[in-house]
Amino acid sequence: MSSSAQRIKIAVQKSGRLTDHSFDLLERCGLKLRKSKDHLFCYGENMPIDLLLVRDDDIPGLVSDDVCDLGIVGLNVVEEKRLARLAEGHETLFDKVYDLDFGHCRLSLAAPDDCEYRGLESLKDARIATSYVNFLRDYLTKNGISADIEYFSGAVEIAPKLGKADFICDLVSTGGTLAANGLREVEVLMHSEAVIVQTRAPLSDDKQDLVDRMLQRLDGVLQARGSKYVMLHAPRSALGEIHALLPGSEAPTVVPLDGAGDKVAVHAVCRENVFWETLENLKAAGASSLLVLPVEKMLA
Ligand code: PRT
Ligand code: ZN
Repeated sequence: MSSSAQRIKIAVQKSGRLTDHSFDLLERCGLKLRKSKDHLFCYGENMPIDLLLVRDDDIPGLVSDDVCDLGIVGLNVVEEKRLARLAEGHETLFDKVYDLDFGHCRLSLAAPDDCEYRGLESLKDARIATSYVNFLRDYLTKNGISADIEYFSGAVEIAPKLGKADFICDLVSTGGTLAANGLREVEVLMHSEAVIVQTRAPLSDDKQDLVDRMLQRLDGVLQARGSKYVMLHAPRSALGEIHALLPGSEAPTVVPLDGAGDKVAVHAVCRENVFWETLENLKAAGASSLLVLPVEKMLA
């Protein structure tokens, strides 16, 4: 096995909403993983890449301090930590390299159902409970609002009921938790999803090559995930219309069909989802024998 200095370390959430998706993504990139007995590490068995399993809040710091080369974490956590370090006079030393298209949520302000909300003015001198103190402070400052920010580390949504706050600022995905607590979303401060961040510390050539290879595979997995392979038959005269109907496709492959006169087979990679409506429109344009297949891997 290569020495630990030559191995890439990726910080991944140990146990939470991002964990399964993060493992799935890395395994799709071809990484075979074995967990350590204490469940703090995962060793790459077929590549010199190891995972450090930690709380998501620790990931930006581990990457910024160059303990890990890469990290997978929600943009909401990245931004909160970036602003916290900035407030202490430190720059963050990492760059966001990819949006990963999972862990989607919003950081929102919510008000009690019986509160008459009249826009940002209503927040003036109000008490707002949140664990996103730095992000909220930055947002309020940018909007010229002065309010009291109350730090809550968990269960923020119960703060108004306890009489501890007038509003809350927290993550929302379906909105079910807000509704169950008699709250409604009134402002969206940020749309978030999981992202991959890379340290700004210079890497050795070998490590940089490996990081580049991993990121290229990641790009392939993400592109494949949003793509479909479409196969159909069509009269050559309908090709213009059919190409225009195929969502996000570049140059389709057109192959003559043996003994079928003017008919050709068309194969195309569509970079978007292909809905039933699209298939119906393709059929109306003269296409037949339509097949839509998932794409597993892509390498440009
Ligand atoms: O232990 P550790 O510190 O690692 O985990 P954690 O408890 O801090 O984080 P975790 O696992 O709850 O979330 C990890 C990341 O998932 C977050 O930082 C976000 O980037 C992302 N994410 C996506 C969410 C949600 N969706 C989400 N819905 N994080 C939290 N929630 C909360 C929300 O605040 C609400 O309380 O889930 C609850 C249900 O949401 P609704 O709107 O669907 O009811
Ligand atoms: Zn956390």
